[in-house]
Amino acid sequence: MRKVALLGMPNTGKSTLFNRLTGSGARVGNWPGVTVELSSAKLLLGAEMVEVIDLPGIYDLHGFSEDERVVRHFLENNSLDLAVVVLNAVQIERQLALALQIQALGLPLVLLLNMEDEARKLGIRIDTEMVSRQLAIPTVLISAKFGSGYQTALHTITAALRGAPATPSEAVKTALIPDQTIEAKLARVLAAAVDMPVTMSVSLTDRIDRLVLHPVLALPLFLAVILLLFQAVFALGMPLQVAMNDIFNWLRLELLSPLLAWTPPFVQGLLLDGVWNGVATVATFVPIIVLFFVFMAIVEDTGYLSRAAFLTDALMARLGLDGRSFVMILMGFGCNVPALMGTRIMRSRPLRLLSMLLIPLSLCSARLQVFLFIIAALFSPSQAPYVLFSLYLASIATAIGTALIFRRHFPSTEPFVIELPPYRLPTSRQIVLRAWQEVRHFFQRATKFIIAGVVLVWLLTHLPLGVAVGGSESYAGLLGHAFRPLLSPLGIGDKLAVALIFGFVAKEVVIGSLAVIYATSGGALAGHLAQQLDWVQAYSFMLFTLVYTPCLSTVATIRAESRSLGFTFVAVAWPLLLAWLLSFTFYQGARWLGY
Ligand SMILES: Nc1nc2c(ncn2[C@@H]2O[C@H](COP(=O)(O)OP(=O)(O)OP(=O)(O)O)[C@@H](O)[C@H]2O)c(=O)[nH]1
Ligand SMILES: [Mg+2]
Repeated sequence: MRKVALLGMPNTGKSTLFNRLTGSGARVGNWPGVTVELSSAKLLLGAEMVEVIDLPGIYDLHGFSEDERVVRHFLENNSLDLAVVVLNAVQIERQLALALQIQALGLPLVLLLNMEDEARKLGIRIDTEMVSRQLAIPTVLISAKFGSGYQTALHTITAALRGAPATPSEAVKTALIPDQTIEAKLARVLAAAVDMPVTMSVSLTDRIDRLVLHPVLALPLFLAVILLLFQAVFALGMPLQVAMNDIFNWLRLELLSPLLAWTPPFVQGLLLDGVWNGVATVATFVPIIVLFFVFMAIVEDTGYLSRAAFLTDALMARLGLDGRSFVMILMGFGCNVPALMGTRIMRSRPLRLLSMLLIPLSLCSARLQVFLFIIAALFSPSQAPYVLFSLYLASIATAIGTALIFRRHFPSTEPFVIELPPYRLPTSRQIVLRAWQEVRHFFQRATKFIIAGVVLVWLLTHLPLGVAVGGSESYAGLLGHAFRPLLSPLGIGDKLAVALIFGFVAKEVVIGSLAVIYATSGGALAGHLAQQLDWVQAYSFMLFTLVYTPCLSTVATIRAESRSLGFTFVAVAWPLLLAWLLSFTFYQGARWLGY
């Protein structure tokens, strides 16, 4: 199958175009460096099926960062039939050079000047015919987001592919190209074909930035935005969760129980009390988590993250980090895995490693589910927001503490330059796509980890045959007992210990297994927990869950991204130690104070 790759600088809309072309759900965001790995999909162009590849953005062909290396490695090891260069029409003066560099590699090329809508609003006029003639590259002005020029682009790509040699150009050597020739050509084309207004009007972006980057107001504003976001998520999500809970209970009672009535009790127990209770308890949180991600996606797409990076850069520098680390830690509040991969945009390895050490401490959405559940069970509705907030503070405090302790071992002096993209709003289509991706992600995790986790816990609580379920004789009881010397000083009992052990697989498994261990789900489980634990034990358990070893996917990602077993070991062992110390201090301190 012939191959078409999308190439261009970061944040120019390659993934947006990729999604439009192939109907995929590649992640899109207004932040340079959203795509850090290649993804590909098939597309019917004319009468031919081709493979389209979305690549990370590159500033030039000789970049050193990990995501730029991904592109170079791809170009050097694959034969391409066509390169579609996507550039931001508003920045054509800065970005056209990359197209010429790619042209010099000898690849057949199509040039797409994206963000036609923004260029038009700014009064930038580009004579695409002229660009096309002068460079001998078919050129189209498009808007990948809103669709203008898209059909023309499609035809142009199809035609270029038809005209391309039947055998693809060999994998290219991305050797250095003399820059003078490119520069002279560039100046000629720009002068002939591009008409930039002499003074750009003060745009909305500038006006918003005057407030958002205000020396005094900026930080309070940032906190207010985050707070508002959480308020919105919970205000909308909580009723949905209650509804989900009712639906699952009803399904079990009216549908599953009668359906399984003929099976032996052991099978019934496994399927209903094990798989169903475990997975359903976790699944009730899906609406909240999806909402959470949708709101995060909106924030991400507005371009506010780049401002957050800019604002916090000086502060982060004191911790041996920079503004990008801050943004990745923030993304880690969604899910640690993409945040870890996002560090590829950093060139300095020490900086990258230090950031990777901190990201797993971010209170990710899976942990959020555990906390929401336990907080709802043990604290009053008026206390709940503060308890949750304190856990977020703990998450940030542990990250800061870790940075202070480890920064000496990861010295780095990479200069940090961030480009502030204009503010943008995602289209409803982009939002729906993102929400769908998160739902899919949940199902993947459910089928991969959560079901396996809860089934295992169920078996451990029920075997060997004949023992009291979950009692001290069962395997679960024995396992919990084995960990007692370590965990009872933290106020964590045997049953919770079992949940923690399997929570290592995926943190959602913690509540899933609690449902299995206590053989109840939803509200009944909450009631049960409230009887078994006091708030000090519950909080100590949550602190431990927050900090202890990251989940399996996170550990695998750390291993793959750091390519170092030693570092992976530190990244697993340090949080474990920290979690123990924190919970120990909290639990013993609170008991000593008489709580
Ligand atoms: N106004 C406007 N915005 C666009 C257009 N195309 C993409 N965007 C926005 O530009 C931002 C970047 O889009 P992406 O598709 O993530 O860009 P990318 O080139 O894949 O970026 P990297 O993966 O970081 O290299 C997002 O906020 C998009 O919604 C367009 O035609 N017009
Ligand atoms: Mg992208």
